[in-house]
This record gives sequence, structure tokens and C-alpha cells, in this order.
Amino acid sequence: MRYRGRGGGFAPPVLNDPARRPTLLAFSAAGTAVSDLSAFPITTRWPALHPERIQLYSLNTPNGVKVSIMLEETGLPYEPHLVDIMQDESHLPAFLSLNPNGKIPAIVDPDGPGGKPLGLFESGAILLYLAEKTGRFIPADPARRWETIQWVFFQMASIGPMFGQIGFFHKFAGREYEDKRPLQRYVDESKRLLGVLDERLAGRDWIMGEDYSIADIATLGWVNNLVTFYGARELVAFDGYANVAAWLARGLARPAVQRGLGIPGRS
Ligand SMILES: N[C@@H](CCC(=O)N[C@@H](CS)C(=O)NCC(=O)O)C(=O)O
Repeated sequence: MRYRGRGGGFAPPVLNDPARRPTLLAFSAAGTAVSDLSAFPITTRWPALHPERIQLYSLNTPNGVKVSIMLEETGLPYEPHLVDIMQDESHLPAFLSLNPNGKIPAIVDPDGPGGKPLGLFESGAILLYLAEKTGRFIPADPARRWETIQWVFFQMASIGPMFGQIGFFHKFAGREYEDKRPLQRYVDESKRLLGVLDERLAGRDWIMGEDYSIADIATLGWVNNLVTFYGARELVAFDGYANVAAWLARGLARPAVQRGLGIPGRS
């Protein structure tokens, strides 16, 4: 990787000098220029020390870790930035400039389609993008590819939102509510979803059978979070879903999953 100042002369990578960062242009291994990231206002709040790497703005929540696990699995070079959602940092103007929905995770890939930088939010879209970029963790066969995408959407549309409500009503502010019917509703629906996943995993190591894929990467963090951080193991009778429990153990045994679950962590 070579670096040039805007003037075009060769300059060593003085990456710790904030005044120089926005002027750095990176060159890909092929020698083609990759645009600098100064067009992305998010870099004013979370400066890029390595602008040639994928910039990850996130926290290690169940949605956040999907992307860090994927980045760890693929080995793509990336630079994680902690966005503290408990301090409302995802609603700062700099963050909203990348994701107007004010939620982590989001990325900027300096080497996006056509070699141009690409900003992206929504964890499912980011997983699909990284899978397409690397050709990994998504089958090449079109039918199996769509089947994988279907299970990614199952996570995005069902597992995430329903398990998230258990988080609210069982762990966070909603636990104080006297009326337990909302909690029960989400427990019942989450148990039903665990049943769907359990049936899918019968006789399969991974959601797509032998192929570990973005469907697993999307889902592992949510299931893990349900039974750890949310403390809902008994509440959803998790141990009754033997195939899901075995799949979770297989997933947690992957070093990239272990690393990804902690990125970006609070320092
Ligand atoms: N559908 C979104 C959901 C993202 C999401 O809900 N992120 C949460 C953390 S897990 C967040 O940023 N919450 C902060 C807030 O809403 O202020 C995705 O999958 O990327």
C-alpha cells in the first residue's frame, strides 16, 4: 500500500497526525487510487487511521456483531470504531450522515463498487454486500443463494425484532411493567421462532447444511444474546431446542465468532 498527499508527491504514512488524515489517498494493491474518506462526515467524529480499510461504526450488540463476525471470518482489513449507543452517539449528526435511521452497524468501504467508496447501513444489507464482495459465506449456486438470503431475511424480520422485544420486556425498562402480557406475547413468538430454527437445523450442522453462511452469521449473535445477556434461557425453555443449542455451540467454537462477539467492545 502506498500513500500520497494531495500534492501527488510520495509521503510516508504519518497516520497519527490528524491534520494529514483527510488528505491521504490510498492506492490499492493493483495501483489504482482509492478515494479518500473526507467526503464522509462520519470521519470527522470517528477519524480513519487506516482510510484504505473498511470502516466499521458499531458496538458489539446482536446486530453489530453480525458485521464484525463477517469481517473476522473473511479476513478483510477493517478499522472498528465504537459508537456508544447508550450515550446516544448513533444520533449525532456525524453518525446520521451515514445512517439517517440512527442505528449501528454501518460501514464505509473505501474500495466499493467501481473502486469508489460506499457507505452502507442495515446489517443484512452489509452481510450481503460483504458476501458478494468476497464471494464467501454465500453459495454460488443461484437456488441455494436465494435460500440463504431467505434465512438472512428470516433473521432480520423475525428473530431480531422478536428477541429484541424480549430484551426490552425482560431485561430493560419493560421489566418494570406490571402487565406481563406483552412479555408473554414475545416469549411465545420467540419460542415459535426457535422451533422453526430447530426444525431447520435437524440433520444440518448449519442453516444451509454443510455450508456455514451469512444466515448463520446473522443469527448466531441473536441466539447467543438471548440466552446470555438477556438472561432468557429458562424463559424461552432454550434447552428444549437441542438442534439450536448444538448449532450455537458449533458457532461459538469458531475463533472468528469469538473475536467478532467482542468487536467493537467498550474499552
Ligand atoms: N435493522 C437494523 C437494526 C439495528 C439496531 O437496532 N441497532 C441497535 C443496536 S442492536 C441500535 O443502534 N440502537 C440504538 C438506537 O436505536 O438508538 C440492522 O439490522 O442494522
